[in-house]
Amino acid sequence: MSVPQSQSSRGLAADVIRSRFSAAMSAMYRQEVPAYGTLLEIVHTINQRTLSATPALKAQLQDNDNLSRLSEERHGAIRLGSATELCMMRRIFAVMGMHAVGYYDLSSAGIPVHSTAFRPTDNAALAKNPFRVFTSLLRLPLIADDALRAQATAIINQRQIFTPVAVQLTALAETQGGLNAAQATTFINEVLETFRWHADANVTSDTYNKLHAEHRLIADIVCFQGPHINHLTPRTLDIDAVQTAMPAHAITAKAVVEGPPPRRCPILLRQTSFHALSENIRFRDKQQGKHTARFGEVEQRGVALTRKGRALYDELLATTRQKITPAADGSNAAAYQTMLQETFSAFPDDWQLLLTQQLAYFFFSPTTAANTTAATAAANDTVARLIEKGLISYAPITYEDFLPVSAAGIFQSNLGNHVNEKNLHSASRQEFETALGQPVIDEFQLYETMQAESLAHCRQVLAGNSDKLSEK
Ligand code: OOG
Ligand code: NI
Repeated sequence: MSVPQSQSSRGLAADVIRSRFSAAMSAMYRQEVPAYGTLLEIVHTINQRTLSATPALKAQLQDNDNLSRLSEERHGAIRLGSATELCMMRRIFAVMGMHAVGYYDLSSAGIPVHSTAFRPTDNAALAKNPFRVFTSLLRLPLIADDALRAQATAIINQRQIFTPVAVQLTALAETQGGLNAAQATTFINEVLETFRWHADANVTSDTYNKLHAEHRLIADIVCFQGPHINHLTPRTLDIDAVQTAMPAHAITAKAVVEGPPPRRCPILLRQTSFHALSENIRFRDKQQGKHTARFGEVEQRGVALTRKGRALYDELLATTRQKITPAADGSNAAAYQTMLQETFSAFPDDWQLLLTQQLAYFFFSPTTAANTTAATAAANDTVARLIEKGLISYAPITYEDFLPVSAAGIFQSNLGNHVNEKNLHSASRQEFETALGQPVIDEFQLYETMQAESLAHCRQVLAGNSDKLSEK
């Protein structure tokens, strides 16, 4: 296939390319994994039911979200084998307006990868389409056996997970500053190939078994032609209802919902998934086999926490898990849920407290009263005073990132729960950034800036009245 040449300088917005890409991926994945289609139906039904039952929520979402896109995918995940693959993936995602935010070291959970999330970073882009991809890089040096490590490295280095046209169009987008509509269509189709499932492994059954014995995840990353998308995750308004509904639809849900307990004021991120399917594969030596990698997940997002809020979250989660570690078979799920709820009673569950104790980030907007000249004198007041005087209002800033303990739980439940519990030495963020070819963006800084900019805007509106006054 040839690369469509640019006829005009008018490019298609990165946000549009991202939206089309996530829609194309969703269509492909629904076809590949029928249980995922069922999950989407469950999510859609529960979201509609929740909206009908809570008109206030519906009104609030109508203002801020596109209701027709409510149950769409919010994220997916892939696992890469090398620095070269990660670096190229970064350039491809950049064409879709997605940038590496955050660093997740999963070694403490015995998982031999470290990760980031490629996602849109500014408000406007997030509002158009917040689709993100949780992207992990295999830590090959953790394979202790020299021969096996060398073999895995050679297999990874020999494969090419991107189509030549995808690579060419990415370079073109970089030099011309975007893609036109025809180029974008080709780009999306070509990039989709990287995420496609391959039932034909690119190794013999013997190699697969050796790598699988080392770690199931290593087999998943090394033994295939590409980093098949391993799950997609729509947004739900009631994750507990989805968790309960899955078994009723003959879908095996993971034991517990990851993240904070249900709250009046939702914080961070809650996630659950269904167990990965066992799928037929064929090896190079024509042997048949089974591989479990692909699953479905749902997410429900709450407010982004400040460093202080996050420290409290981490502490309360650790306390809970010291008392009860959720068992893979779900046998202590109810007790874990109760303990989580109890422990998190120490986390303020009130918007005003979350704001005044600086536990969470908020988006400030001027009220209509801010436009009166009487408001001028208040331009430099504290946030608390401005709120008290009714000059500004505040709304939670949504958490757009991931949580390492939750991610580990999602990984583990989909690796069959009998992962070799090795004590892996910590990964290095610097090593990851070297592979990426760029530092990852600090997520706290992004939220901090959003909040600060919204406040600066409020003050400008208030101060604007003083210009009007002095003009008189
Ligand atoms: C990624 C698991 C982590 C999440 O939502 O926390 C994740 C994987 O299984 O590759 O997607
Ligand atoms: Ni996920």
